[in-house]
Amino acid sequence: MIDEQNLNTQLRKNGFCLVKNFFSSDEVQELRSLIKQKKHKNQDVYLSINESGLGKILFSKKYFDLLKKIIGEDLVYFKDSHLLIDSDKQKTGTFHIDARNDNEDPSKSEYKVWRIGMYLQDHKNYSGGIKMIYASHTKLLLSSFRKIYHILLKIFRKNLKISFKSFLPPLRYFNIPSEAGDLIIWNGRTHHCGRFRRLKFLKNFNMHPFFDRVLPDFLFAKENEDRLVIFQNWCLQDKASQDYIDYRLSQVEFKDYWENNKILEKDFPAQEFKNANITLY
Ligand SMILES: O=C(O)CCC(=O)C(=O)O
Ligand SMILES: [Fe+2]
Repeated sequence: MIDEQNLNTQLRKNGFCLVKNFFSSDEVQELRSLIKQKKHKNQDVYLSINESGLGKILFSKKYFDLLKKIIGEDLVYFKDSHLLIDSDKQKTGTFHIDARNDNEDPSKSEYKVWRIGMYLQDHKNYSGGIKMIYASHTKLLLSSFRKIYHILLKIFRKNLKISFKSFLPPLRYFNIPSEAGDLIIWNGRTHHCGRFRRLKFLKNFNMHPFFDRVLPDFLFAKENEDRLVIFQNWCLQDKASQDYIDYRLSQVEFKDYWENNKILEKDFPAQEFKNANITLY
């Protein structure tokens, strides 16, 4: 049984949560096929689901109810999702946040935009999953001089008041031990980094990604299969969410994506969202 109330609490407290065993193994296979078949399409994932008939679990009542209980009732979907395949070549990423145009103190307000990652293979025993820092959604990300400079600019230019607490660096790293069938939800402000490497011996030892990148390969478990992931953005009605949507819509490199969504609007399964009382943007 999935304890949504507890996951909701974890999401607010830690900035992320891991939902175990949400998809059956047949559903996992279907989602993997969906990704392989539609990976090249530059369009919202629901359009690809509709075209292929694969992955309908993602517009089921079961899925929407889960999101409402964990994220919140007045959900908004702004057709922002994509399919990812990559093979075992790239290095571990760097810590970043997904939030944009965010002008609030992270320790004083909740950012109402979340991202979901469905990593469709084993990252409990293997490398390639996502690394988070516990409770980092309440802190500023100060990982480079450039980031510090931009935060200082905001403080002075926009007269932002930021409490001292928000400057204290969060340090508890966590390689999320997700397996096929699980899904991960994180807040837009949570500090995270893609593609951790899992140590072979101290399997559950979590390091700063710098060490994942520089330590020799033989210390780490490999990735098990090609890395297949479905990402979605969701939000609750809020001024900061609207600012995030505006930012996404204005990104030059996504121009074709938004245009394709618009052209195919009549094929979007809007009724399912309506039935679940989800606002579509
Ligand atoms: O590749 C990954 O696992 C990380 C992706 C990521 O940071 C994101 O989707 O926001
Ligand atoms: Fe990210």
